[in-house]
Amino acid sequence: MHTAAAARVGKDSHKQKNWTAAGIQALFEMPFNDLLYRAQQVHRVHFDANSIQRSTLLSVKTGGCSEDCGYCSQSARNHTGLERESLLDLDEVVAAAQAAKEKGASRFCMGAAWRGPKDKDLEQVSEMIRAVKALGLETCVTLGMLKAGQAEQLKAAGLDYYNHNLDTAPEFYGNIVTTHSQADRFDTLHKVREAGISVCCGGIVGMGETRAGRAGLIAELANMSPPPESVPINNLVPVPGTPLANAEPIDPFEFVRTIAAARITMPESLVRLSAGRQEMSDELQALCFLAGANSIFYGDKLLTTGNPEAGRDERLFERLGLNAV
Ligand code: SAM
Ligand code: DTB
Ligand code: SF4
Repeated sequence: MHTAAAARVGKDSHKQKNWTAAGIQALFEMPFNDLLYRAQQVHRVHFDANSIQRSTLLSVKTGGCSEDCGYCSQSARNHTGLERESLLDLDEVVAAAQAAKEKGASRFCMGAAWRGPKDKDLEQVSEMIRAVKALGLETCVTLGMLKAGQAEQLKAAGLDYYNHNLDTAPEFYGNIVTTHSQADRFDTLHKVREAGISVCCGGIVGMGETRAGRAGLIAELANMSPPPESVPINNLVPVPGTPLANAEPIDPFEFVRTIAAARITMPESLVRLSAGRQEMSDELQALCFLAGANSIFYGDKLLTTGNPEAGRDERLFERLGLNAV
């Protein structure tokens, strides 16, 4: 083996642990203060403890999706009253990206409600990626499942990150989605990785899963080799008209524990405090940052639902002495 490759394998195998769901559940079961202390210790070895990365989202193609994801406002099977829209024009996307940059976002993420992109769609999204990249922003897209060759096409357009979530525990996935499987999700994640694009992959909590289920999701993420560079942890936004509209909200401390478990098991990843932030108090968000979250979605909209206004986030950063990076 080439020396550099040998060194890298050695380094990786030293760093990467094989986490079991049971081992991660044991983290969840620690006293809250001990868990947060451990998460802070890990966090401070790898990151500046007071720096938070900000990504802005834009839905470039909204609604009418063929898939049956039980949480999603954009599934054609859910009666959420959302209008199906066609792909946005390039100039609208560039204007939104420019505005996000001026507000201080470092990454711009474009989402499309597709099972996966058609080749013609991919050409138009590639144009968007080139234009957003030319503004000096990092680029991310989330377009659903990719076919052979599509990840390479996105890479050639300059794509930095592809978001594709595992969403929930493997044994629970079929309760939430039936039109594709978690194996399909892994297939796309492998294609993204092979093409040399950074991986953004996380999940949703508060969908009625058990604590063991949350630990199982974190184990799947942490055992990816390498783990995702970016790990969005979404708190379910219950959308009227979806099967999960009346899901029992998760205990906020359990949400914080999920963030801490992600931080401890994926020490070098950005852990993003994602959907559900608008419904959280400033104090709960502060606990999430203490547990190791170091990224947020920034701007008053996620894809179809609300997010805190930039001014509220700026005041929160000011009060906590956090720096945007
Ligand atoms: N269609 C693509 C896909 O499924 O990967 C991209 C868009 S999809 C809306 C992106 C992610 O948003 C989902 O994987 C899920 O994690 C998250 N999401 C969607 N609806 C949500 C909700 N109501 N609450 C929390 N997270 C949600
Ligand atoms: C992710 O994990 N969360 C973002 C992003 N990746 C694409 C999307 C959250 C969507 C929340 C519901 C909505 O606004 O439709
Ligand atoms: Fe929503 Fe994506 Fe599922 Fe379509 S594939 S229903 S956009 S989460």
